[in-house]
Amino acid sequence: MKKALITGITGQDGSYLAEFLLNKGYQVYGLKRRSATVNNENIRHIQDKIQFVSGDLQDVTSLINAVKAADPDEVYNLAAQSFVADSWLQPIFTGQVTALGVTNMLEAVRIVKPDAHFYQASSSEMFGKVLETPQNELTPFYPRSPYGASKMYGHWITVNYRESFNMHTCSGILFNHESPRRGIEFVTRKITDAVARIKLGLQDELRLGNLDAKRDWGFAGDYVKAMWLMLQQNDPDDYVIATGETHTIKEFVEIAFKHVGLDWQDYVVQDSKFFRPAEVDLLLGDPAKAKNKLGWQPEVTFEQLVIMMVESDVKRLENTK
Ligand code: NAP
Ligand code: F7E
Repeated sequence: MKKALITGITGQDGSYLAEFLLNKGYQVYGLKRRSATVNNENIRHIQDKIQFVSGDLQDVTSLINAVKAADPDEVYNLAAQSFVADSWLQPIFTGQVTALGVTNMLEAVRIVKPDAHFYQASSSEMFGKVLETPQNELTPFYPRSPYGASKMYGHWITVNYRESFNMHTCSGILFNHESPRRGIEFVTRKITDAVARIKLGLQDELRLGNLDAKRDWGFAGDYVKAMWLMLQQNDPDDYVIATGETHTIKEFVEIAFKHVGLDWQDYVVQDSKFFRPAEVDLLLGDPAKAKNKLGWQPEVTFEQLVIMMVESDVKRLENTK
């Protein structure tokens, strides 16, 4: 039986990846931070099947112990301070976790289990103020936030461990991917949660920032399969994972409100509080390499994704009402 260690197991991607690996017959270990309150919402349905190991990306001792406990064939480093807006409010913490935390994890693997295959969760935010469109594996980086800069460090240190120590380390440059398990502060989930609340009479407006930014949005369930495929290859490499389509925030809003029979213009208010010190205006990925080498392609369309998220929030709120 293959064994995998996932950091960030409680997050959106950690939960989908754990499900995916359990279905493949893996024994799944999840690194979990101690928390004063229970934070198991995304993994409650599978928590009995996961072996949890206590640890934090900032504490290399805990990571060494986690790798010893799991003795993994594959390590998926998904943990991060992942919210771009907060990375300006907590720039040092973001650097410690999202940048240096990657080296901590790589060191733990190098010391304890150097032949384990390693996946690093890199991000399209590294392209930032984009230098070419669409963006591919060779597009130069130009990060626009402490988060983007931290991910760029994490990306290059992963490449360096591959080239310095001959480790099987892969970096997945994933464009935005969403789901009903997306954190509530990210724009897609904020929109679908608000649409459901407005529809059910629980809220009367939705305050948003920049509606013109464009994102290449896919479904998280499709994207975790790409992570796994990278670690099954003989040669470690880096891959862009994206849909190859881009849409504005406004388009997302329009489809979400329309699905419940409402006109977004009656409810959406622009609020400067949600504008960022520096914006990433346009992301559009070219997933050709992943398609050709991994045989990967996304299955859920943009419209299906929006509707899946709206319907899930409506159902959830109806049940709690
Ligand atoms: P998420 O929902 O925010 O989950 C982040 C996870 O990291 C949570 O399990 C969190 O644990 C954990 N974590 C945070 N700080 C930690 C620390 N110091 N030590 C240990 N664990 C820590 O993120 P996601 O959307 O699933 O994304 C997964 C990864 O992919 C992240 O690295 C993100 O930056 C990257 N990424 C995401 C996207 C996207 O569109 N979703 C795109 C590209 C890259 P708690 O529950 O304890 O907070
Ligand atoms: O913002 C605009 C905002 O916070 C998307 C993370 O998973 O994907 C994610 O980063 C866009 C931005 O995600 C609001 O200005 C407008 O242009 O949903 P987001 P993100 O910043 O793209 C990348 C690939 C990651 O790696 C990250 O970890 O939406 N926007 N109004 C807003 N954004 C938010 N959050 N809230 C608003 O009210």
